[in-house]
Amino acid sequence: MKDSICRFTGRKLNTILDFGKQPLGNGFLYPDQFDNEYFFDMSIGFSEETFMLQLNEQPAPEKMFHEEYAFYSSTSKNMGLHFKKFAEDLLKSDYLKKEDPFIVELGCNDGIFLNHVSKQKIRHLGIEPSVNVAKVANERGVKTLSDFFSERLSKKLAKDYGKVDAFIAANVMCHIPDLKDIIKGIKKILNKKGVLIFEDPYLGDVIQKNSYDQIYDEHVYIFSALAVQKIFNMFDMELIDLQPQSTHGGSMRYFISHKGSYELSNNVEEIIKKEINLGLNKESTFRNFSTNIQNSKIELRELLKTLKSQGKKIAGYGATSKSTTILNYCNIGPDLIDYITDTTPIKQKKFSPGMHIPIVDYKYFKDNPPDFAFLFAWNHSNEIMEKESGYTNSGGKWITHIPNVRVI
Ligand code: DWN
Ligand code: SAH
Repeated sequence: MKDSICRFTGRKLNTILDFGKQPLGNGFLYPDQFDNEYFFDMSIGFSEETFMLQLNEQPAPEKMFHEEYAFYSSTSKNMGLHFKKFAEDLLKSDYLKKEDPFIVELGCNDGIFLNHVSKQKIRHLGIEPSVNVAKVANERGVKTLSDFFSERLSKKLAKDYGKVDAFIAANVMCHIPDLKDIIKGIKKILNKKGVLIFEDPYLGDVIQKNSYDQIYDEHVYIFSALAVQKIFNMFDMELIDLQPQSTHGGSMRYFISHKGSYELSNNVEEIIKKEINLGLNKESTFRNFSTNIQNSKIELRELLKTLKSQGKKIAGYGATSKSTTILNYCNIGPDLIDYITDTTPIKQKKFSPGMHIPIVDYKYFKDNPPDFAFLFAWNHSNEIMEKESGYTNSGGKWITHIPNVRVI
């Protein structure tokens, strides 16, 4: 197994698990593209110095985020509600109690969060490299620049727009390999009393739920408070508050400011204590995680093979990026899963990355209900179970691998 270098210390990273060759998580494709499909070696490493779980290798950002990015944030109703509440909480917070505040969001996607800011006529700017989703944001009245955020871009923004009061990044910071550069960029244009608020899938939940499918090309890091505190301290910035979130199967919202600008909330010490009890600072915890992932793979293949041998029809529900890891790591193709249904038009009529399972629209699922639906979008299970009570009540069964492989 290939070891790599920690992106923060420059020292060797111990490899925890090798997932083998993986395609792009959102690389949905047509049959005439199968022969030239892109794959990379996906493995994860852990650093006991920075507490950072990270991908050893990752495709270039431009390969993943471009003019045909397949993920549109507004495909989930509940995520829409989550971001509405997030915006409302921010707008009434002390961080913005000043005249003419300026809010910048990294990876604003289709404007799911910033549309609530723009409606209030508050100064804002979205930075979104994926041109197709940035276009939707702009059409919605969200001022969006299509570019990758970096220290270089931050210098230009400071000149063009002035300093920032609130930097927001939801499910974005964990996508950016050169975090050092991003932190330097944020530090440069954040006002003295400004705040960076970001949220990402939380390492504590990933370990406890064995949700290894949060690991794919786009997710270079899975953060903990321990890791976030450590890396921001390196730049004289400070973790001042933490708020656990239920989104994406368990996330953490991190609040960061310039050092000494705010008092630390008690949550910081409490959550860090919990993380140490959970062993998020120790490589041995990730060795156990690796064993659990390998066992989950064996159980999942057994379950699907048994059901198929009984002639059952199995469909995937939600062509998530996460499902790309499950399907390719567990070697699950169209022999085991007949089709995957997804409401996103850009994914439909294409095939899943690597394993080439057909992606169909929602009507196809309604017209051809399977005996079993594998809940690939398990992070939206409340929303989906509500919507699919008809399928469930008429005898349709669900498969999940979270926290362990089973039929619901
Ligand atoms: O971090 C990331 C998160 C925020 O979004 C990105 N790197 C990429 C993406 O990850 P994902 O693809 O795993 O996200 P979701 O939100 O789990 O994707 C859900 C998928 O399921 C979407 O393609 C929409 C689809 N869906 C559906 O077909 N019916 C979703 C719902 C709620 C539904 O009812
Ligand atoms: N914030 C949205 C989108 C998350 S998907 C949500 O929570 O639903 C990750 C997004 O980050 C993608 O839209 C991608 O284009 C964007 N992104 C990736 N690298 C980036 C960078 N360097 N700067 C800004 N955005 C970036």
